[in-house]
Amino acid sequence: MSHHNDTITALATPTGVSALAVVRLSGPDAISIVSGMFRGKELGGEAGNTIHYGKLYEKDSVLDEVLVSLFRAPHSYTGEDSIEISCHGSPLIATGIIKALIRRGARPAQAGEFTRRAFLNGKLDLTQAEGVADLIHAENESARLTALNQIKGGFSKELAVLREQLISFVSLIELELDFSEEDVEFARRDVLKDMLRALLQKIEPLIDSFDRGNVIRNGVRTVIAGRPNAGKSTLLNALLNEERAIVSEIPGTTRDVIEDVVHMGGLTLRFMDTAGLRETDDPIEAIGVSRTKEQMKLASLILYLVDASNLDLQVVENEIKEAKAYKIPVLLIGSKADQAKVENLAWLESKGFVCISAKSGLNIELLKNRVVELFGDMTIRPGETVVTNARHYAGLRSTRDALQRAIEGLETKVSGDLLAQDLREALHHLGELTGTISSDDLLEQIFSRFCIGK
Ligand SMILES: Nc1nc2c(ncn2[C@@H]2O[C@H](COP(=O)(O)OP(=O)(O)OP(=O)(O)O)[C@@H](O)[C@H]2O)c(=O)[nH]1
Ligand SMILES: [Mg+2]
Repeated sequence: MSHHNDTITALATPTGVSALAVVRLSGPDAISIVSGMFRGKELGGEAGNTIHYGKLYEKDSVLDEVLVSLFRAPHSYTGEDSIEISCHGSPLIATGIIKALIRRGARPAQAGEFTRRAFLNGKLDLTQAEGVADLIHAENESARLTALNQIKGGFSKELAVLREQLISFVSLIELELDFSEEDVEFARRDVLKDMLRALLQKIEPLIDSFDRGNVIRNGVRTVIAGRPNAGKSTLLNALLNEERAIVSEIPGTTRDVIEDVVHMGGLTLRFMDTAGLRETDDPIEAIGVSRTKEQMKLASLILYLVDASNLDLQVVENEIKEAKAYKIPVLLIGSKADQAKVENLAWLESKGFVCISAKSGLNIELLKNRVVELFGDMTIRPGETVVTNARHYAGLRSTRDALQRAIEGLETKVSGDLLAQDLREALHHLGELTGTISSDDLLEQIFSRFCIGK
């Protein structure tokens, strides 16, 4: 049953000139509003899941020749009566239609409001709704597949099973509490412990999948770092095949972080060119250097560059140590191989460096392959559940922590009260994930990520 008594409308396709545009409408008056301006047939009597050809009129002038798709509650995306008007893709026509719909009582939709209604009407749970947003923004095939799996409810199903098992235990413990004077144990502690351990075993892989999920969804954050003039910006440009960053022989050219995305081997790589690392009195350069260090901490991979044509072995040894201190995978790179001495290249290679020339293109393909290999096979099997969403990751971790507390409690034989409290907390976190338990703030946060019309 719908919770809403107003009817919302928005353009569901991008603004701009196109062959067609789709205007969407959802709510109790959706059909009657459109019916009042449609000539061709009487829409009010038509069945759901049907398409109708006709003309839309505003007073006596034709707005456009359109196809109207008609959906009846609850068999629509939102679960409400809904209409999709396919019109010609001129911004003037689409806004003209939207204005006319608003004059007849519809209201402009907010970002994500259609999907929010779908959630509130029970058509989707929260993780599925979030999957819709992810699907729209998916940048690669794996991201598309995980989002699709989420919409189909793969993740929700796994969570639902966990929740049901927990609920049955919490209810047994609560029952015990009701009979506390009689000192009975309905929930056998050893069985409970096994069950909680089994739950943990299901949650842990989901939590662990997030590193991979994060890479699938957001790409590998790859920071290009090194001393000034090492050739970082030249490398970025070579990787992107585009003159993206300024290159000059003056050390300290790059100040801001310059970011761009490359897709290779099914992987999205987010390359970040940074200010060269050095002590400096220049306050602006110093800000740049501190940004570099920030980015190195957040990275999934550091490409650390050393100028092979101008090599000081002692300095390089120190640089390797500094780069490895970030505890993030580092690929060591000797740059400007075209101008380097052969013995220097040999020394670098003995230390595990890949020697490249961004200028001539030498070993750039090899470098790309190394990066792809490092992150392994990111393609996912259809139906496989990978956690890609930071909110889900946080929720699963909180669930795990509460479960671990409950297990410890069982080992130290705490009272049923305390046990029930930890179990209820675990349940609460699981419920928040699927939206069984949700607050307006949470919904606001989630649905504001959508675009208007979705
Ligand atoms: N011969 C040769 N020169 C290169 C190569 N890569 C970069 N250079 C030169 O080295 C100088 C510095 O290059 P940049 O890419 O600006 O170096 P950077 O590391 O970004 O420097 P900062 O932004 O100042 O930290 C420029 O004059 C480049 O043309 C290369 O592969 N071979
Ligand atoms: Mg630079």
